Amino acid sequence: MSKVSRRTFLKGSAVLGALAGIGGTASSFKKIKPAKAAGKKKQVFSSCPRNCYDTCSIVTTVEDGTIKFVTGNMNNTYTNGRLCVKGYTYPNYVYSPDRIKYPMRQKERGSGKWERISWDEAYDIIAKKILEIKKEYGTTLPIALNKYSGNFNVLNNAVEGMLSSWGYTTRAQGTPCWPAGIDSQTFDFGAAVANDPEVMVKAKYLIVWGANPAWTSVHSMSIIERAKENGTKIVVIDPIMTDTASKADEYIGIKASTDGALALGMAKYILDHNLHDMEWMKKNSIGYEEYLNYLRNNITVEWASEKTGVPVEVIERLAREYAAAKPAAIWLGYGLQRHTNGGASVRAIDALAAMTGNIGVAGGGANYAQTECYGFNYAVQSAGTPPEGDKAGGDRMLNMNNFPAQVLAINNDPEQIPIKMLWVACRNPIAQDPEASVSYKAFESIDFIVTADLWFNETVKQSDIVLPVSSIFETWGLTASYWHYWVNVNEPAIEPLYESKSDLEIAMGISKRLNELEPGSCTYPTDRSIEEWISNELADDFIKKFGFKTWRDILEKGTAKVEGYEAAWSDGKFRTPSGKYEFLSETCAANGHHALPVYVEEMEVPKDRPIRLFSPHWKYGLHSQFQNLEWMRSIHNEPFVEIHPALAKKKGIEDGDMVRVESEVGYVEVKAKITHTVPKDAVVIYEAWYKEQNFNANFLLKATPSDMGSYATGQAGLAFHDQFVTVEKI
Ligand SMILES: Nc1nc2c(c(=O)[nH]1)N[C@H]1C(S)=C(S)[C@@H](COP(=O)(O)OP(=O)(O)OC[C@H]3O[C@@H](n4cnc5c(=O)[nH]c(N)nc54)[C@H](O)[C@@H]3O)O[C@H]1N2
Ligand SMILES: Nc1nc2c(c(=O)[nH]1)N[C@H]1C(S)=C(S)[C@@H](COP(=O)(O)OP(=O)(O)OC[C@H]3O[C@@H](n4cnc5c(=O)[nH]c(N)nc54)[C@H](O)[C@@H]3O)O[C@H]1N2
Ligand SMILES: [Mo]
Repeated sequence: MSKVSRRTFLKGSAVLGALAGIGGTASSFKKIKPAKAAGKKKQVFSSCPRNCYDTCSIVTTVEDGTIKFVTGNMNNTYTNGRLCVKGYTYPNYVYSPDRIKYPMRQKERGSGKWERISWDEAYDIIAKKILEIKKEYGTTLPIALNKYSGNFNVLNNAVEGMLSSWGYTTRAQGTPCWPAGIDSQTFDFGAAVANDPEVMVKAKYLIVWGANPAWTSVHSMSIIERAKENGTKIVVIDPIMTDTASKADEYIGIKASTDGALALGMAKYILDHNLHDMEWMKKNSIGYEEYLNYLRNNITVEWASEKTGVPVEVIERLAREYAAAKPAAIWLGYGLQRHTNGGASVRAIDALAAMTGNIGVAGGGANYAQTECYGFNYAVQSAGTPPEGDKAGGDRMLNMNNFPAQVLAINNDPEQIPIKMLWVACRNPIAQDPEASVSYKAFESIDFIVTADLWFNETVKQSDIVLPVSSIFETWGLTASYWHYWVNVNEPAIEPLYESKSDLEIAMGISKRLNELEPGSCTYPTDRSIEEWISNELADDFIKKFGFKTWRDILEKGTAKVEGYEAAWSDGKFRTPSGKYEFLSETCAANGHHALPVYVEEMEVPKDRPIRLFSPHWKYGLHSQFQNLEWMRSIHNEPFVEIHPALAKKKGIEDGDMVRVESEVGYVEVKAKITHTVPKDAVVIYEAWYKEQNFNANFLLKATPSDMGSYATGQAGLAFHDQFVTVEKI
């Protein structure tokens, strides 16, 4: 696989390769169309660009230049006219008094002593710093970028383009979301391509394995509920009894990080009872004999039961039901692979789906993710190319999942070109990365930090300059999902508030100032309107496949669907080296793993910190977004740790007590919430931002890598859920 096509699997980011397999036309629209600007009242199409499965198409109602109301776009059958609780808070988001309004400079980091400066001053300070660094080092490599998922609008890739237009720089590469599983599916199928989730209703049996769509993908949850009404049996496998589990027919409370054992145990039972699909395997796969032999020689259901804590009879029944139901679907969540053996678990589950012939079938599949709808030109990104003479010759890549430690290692090593300046956009690393204390140190080691954001988050607080960014309602955008098959357009609904600008405008503004100070020092174009930029983004063949004549046709419905993915891989053309599904993957072996989907031992629980900490995604926030808003805080505004009654009793903890949760790298003090929904040997603290409270689950997390990720995404993922703590009443 070439370096270029690997980038395909950076969520929401640049796809530089060709558009593969996009077909069909946008035929399934309902006839609802927002009335365009009619006097004082108008409706426009917006698009939620947050890092979320659901990537909703929104209809925004504006009256007298003010946003009054947002709702889901009925033209998009996935959004289906409804938004999640976060989406409905958008008017509160836009008009929140907390928004950053002007460019500002902080006297001393963390002091809160901000002084308002003009955009001209901000551009001037930044441009001079860039030129100074370039002069001193002969390269812009001392400038680092940390950008990820605050906004997946394709135009925000201007930030990457902007840095490239200064020269070669240091980049935070990779993704915390899904890397281990993406590698697994790349080894097995050649790429991650999920069935259209709207087709889940066709499943006779659905296993939701390590995902919590009731919170993280509410529109899929409504599809699951529809399937249930049609008679589909819904099984949820998760160590936590989630809201999704509470709505299922059956909940399997598995021991964390042992999912591979469950999948292999089920496969062994299926093989022993001749319920596997030999015909499918012979026709479509390689390495099946070796896989079946591995099951025969190494796996027993009793072993799987021992590992997973799931009774033998349950594993057997699950295996029987899954193999008998045709079609049977599996949804593999991202929580499942946030482990030191997470990639191996995903491979074992893929193999279970393949050996039962559930691949290439509508209502079946081993559904994890897809990047087939990222049919953009990435013009905003490729517009930036390093000017002549940068001596570095290439960018320096750091792992986004271990960024602070890698920054410190560089800055403590006199042999290396240090990191002097950091640009942060669409990212809140201090709050979202593990080892928050290392993040603070890494920030201290950098001379000059610029953050572009809407809110005074933890990262902004540790910056020298903050640039106010406009909200989605104040600019253009295009978004694609990594789960469903819709592409949405975002039209400006109102004028930018205060002095905010989009990241693309900022890229152009800095380029202009750089070239004024030193002609030729920056290649980023400055003479295009945002509308011109967006008109370059929908690739010609993409437009044709929608049946559009020009990109503007998408404005008609606000959204367009890429058809043809009811049953991913139904053509039997896998993108692996052999062109088949690879039970035995030489590529996987060449990357330091097992060729077969074997069981890889889970991380050992340390004796002195025997309690596992889970920190999954939170219902009322999206990472560090939304939870800070007034409306959201009125629902929930206090962190808590969930503890099983048995563990609480052992520790003398009662509901509402303050407890100290301590890990190898830090501690937090937080209120206890006693609940039966968590395992007896684990606690749960959801990752969320609490405004005005110095609280964050990530003070506790260690940057332990997951097993896979570097093949397809450039860098290994993070074992977010292999974290161990002690819990004591204060
Ligand atoms: N409301 C809301 N929605 C979101 C987000 C958000 O922050 N808030 N974030 C978005 C993003 S960026 C992402 S990446 C996705 C993630 O969405 P999901 O894929 O749903 O991921 P998580 O919530 O991290 O974890 C899902 C479940 O995995 C379980 N889990 C953990 N370890 C194991 C294990 O070993 N085995 C099994 N079987 N299960 C395990 C957890 O208990 C949790 O219930 O959601 C997106 N949607
Ligand atoms: N403990 C724990 N930590 C986790 C996880 C976990 O499961 N457990 N999950 C991880 C995962 S999967 C993810 S994806 C990461 C997410 O972490 P991040 O990628 O940092 O995502 P967000 O917090 O959603 O957004 C970051 C910032 O982008 C800003 N932003 C929004 N729109 C724009 C814009 O247009 N321009 C600019 N410049 N900024 C904008 C937001 O206001 C916000 O402050 O968190 C990770 N952290
Ligand atoms: Mo994520």
